Amino acid sequence: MALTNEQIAELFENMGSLLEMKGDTVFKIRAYQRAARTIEQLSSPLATAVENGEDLTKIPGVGKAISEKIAEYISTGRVSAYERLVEELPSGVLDLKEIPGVGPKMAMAISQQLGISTVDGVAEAAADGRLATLPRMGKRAAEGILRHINAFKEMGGRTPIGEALPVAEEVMNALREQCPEIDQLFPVGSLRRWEETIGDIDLIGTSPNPESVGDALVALPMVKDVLVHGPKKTSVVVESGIQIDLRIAEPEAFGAMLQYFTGSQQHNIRLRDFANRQGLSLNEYGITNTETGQVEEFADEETFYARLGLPWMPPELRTGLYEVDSGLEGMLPELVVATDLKGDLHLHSEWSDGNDSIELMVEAAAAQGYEYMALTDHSQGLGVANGLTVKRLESQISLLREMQEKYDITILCGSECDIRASGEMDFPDEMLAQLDVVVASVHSAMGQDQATMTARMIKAIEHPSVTIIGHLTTRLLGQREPVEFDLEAVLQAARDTGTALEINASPERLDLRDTHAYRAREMGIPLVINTDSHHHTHLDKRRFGVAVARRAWCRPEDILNTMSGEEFLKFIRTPKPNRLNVFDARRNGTAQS
Ligand code: DGT
Ligand code: CA
Ligand code: CA
Ligand code: ZN
Repeated sequence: MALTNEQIAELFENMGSLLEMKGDTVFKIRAYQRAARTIEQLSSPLATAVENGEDLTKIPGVGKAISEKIAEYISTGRVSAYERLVEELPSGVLDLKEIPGVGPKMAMAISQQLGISTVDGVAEAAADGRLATLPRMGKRAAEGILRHINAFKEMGGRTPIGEALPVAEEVMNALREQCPEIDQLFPVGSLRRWEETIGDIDLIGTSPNPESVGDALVALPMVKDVLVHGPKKTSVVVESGIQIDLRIAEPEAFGAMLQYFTGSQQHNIRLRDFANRQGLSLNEYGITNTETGQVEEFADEETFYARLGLPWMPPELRTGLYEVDSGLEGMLPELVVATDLKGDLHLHSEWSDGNDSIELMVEAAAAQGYEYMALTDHSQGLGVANGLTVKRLESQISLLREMQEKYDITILCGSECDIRASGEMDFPDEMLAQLDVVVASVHSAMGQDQATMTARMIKAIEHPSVTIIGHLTTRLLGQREPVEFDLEAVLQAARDTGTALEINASPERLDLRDTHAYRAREMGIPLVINTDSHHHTHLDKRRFGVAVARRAWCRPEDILNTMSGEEFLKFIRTPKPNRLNVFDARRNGTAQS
């Protein structure tokens, strides 16, 4: 198996960390980190480039030393300089660095001063107080680290949807290529319901030649293990460690099979009870009349649900909570879809910590078919993200005004302004008042207690220039627990002031999460689906945010950035809290056009 660019990037990332632990020069550390980041973004495999004898030093950030290490890694599977470094440093120290909130220096301190070499050991030391005694640590930081470790454990081997979906798509594409005769092929299970984490990937298909599909699956290059290879079901594990279950159905019975394996289990149980009361029973092959024993088959889901006297239900709603009753009452919502979005209001450029030029980001937004976009680079307080000073923001604004002449898409001037620990904004009021869109976000002091954090968020929400609160809870899936705050009080403040809340679509965040967005929608808070893109290709990740909104039962009218450019400008130009009337009018279907 040839090495992937990700594997090569990971080696250089680790190399940088090891050098940092050793106390090497910043220059050298950065060189490896930069190389890692560049390699991750390359669109063609380095292994092929090396095979073709291409000159790797042409790649930005790759000099002679790094290009030699790439060649060594690809030809021998090892890098001797890296192995020497690993030898020199305490064992397990790289694992410790994987703990969110623990950098290379801290990993070294834990290893050398506490003699700990495992993640479990760190959790123990955090719980019994030893961790807090390290220099520059303290009680709150140690508690934070313990919560991050717990967040990781809670995932319990589940994969974030942002990783699972691309794997499923890659496998489905490869299967289609190998077996062009496949008729239908769909993800089912938690993936079709767009759950935020995925236990295993389930696929269902139909084919005139069912066995060939299972044979093709086990033969795919990314398959690492074969668990089951039978006539009805094939289960494999792919390289990334995710399990894939594939079932091939009879076309006449495809609807029942699709419905059954889409789940959720709770939805199926709710449906089964409902069917039983009509003298019917359900399984993956169809609907059985319990008296006569006669089985009816269904080629699609619509006819399956219709037989039970129910409308078809979007998979995102199939939780077993409210959807069956709502369906009976004819109250299922017409859910928002990606193409309803008319703008993205949270985008970064290379002016702060983004990867790309402003032009590239504007063109990417235009390519999504958007009418408007807001450029929201970080504010000054976020030094690590190269946040903008007042002066740089002012020159960015004049640049954007000039650039507007060249583009049809409306370019809004914005900022992702830090909410300081005190709840103050990171820019003076006069500066914020000049912006079209202010996304206010917490990026620091995340360990504050609930009362302090709640007051901090509400202070930001009440600021007249704050348009949107970005990634409210700051959680990172499987890496960082949400901050502690009073959700209901914060949502009420957002509603009272007409401050929008973001559904951050970045798949490592998904923040607001589905249940919070559900409550926010019920309360009539304007919701915004933003990608928080740091790269021009990231605007495509909106689909993950749309899924959260759909799981929150949002219609287009519940989402602020489905407004046309004209309506949205009217919204932001109406002062808070009266701008809420603009949103409410559209939401209640009483807007004048
Ligand atoms: P996961 O894989 O943990 O993310 O969640 P799911 O929902 O994909 O669960 P999975 O893969 O075990 O099974 C896929 C679907 O098959 C599930 O959503 C509902 C259906 N299913 C599986 N086992 C049962 C069962 O014992 N009873 C019922 N009613 N449905 C089941
Ligand atoms: Ca599954
Ligand atoms: Ca499964
Ligand atoms: Zn951001």
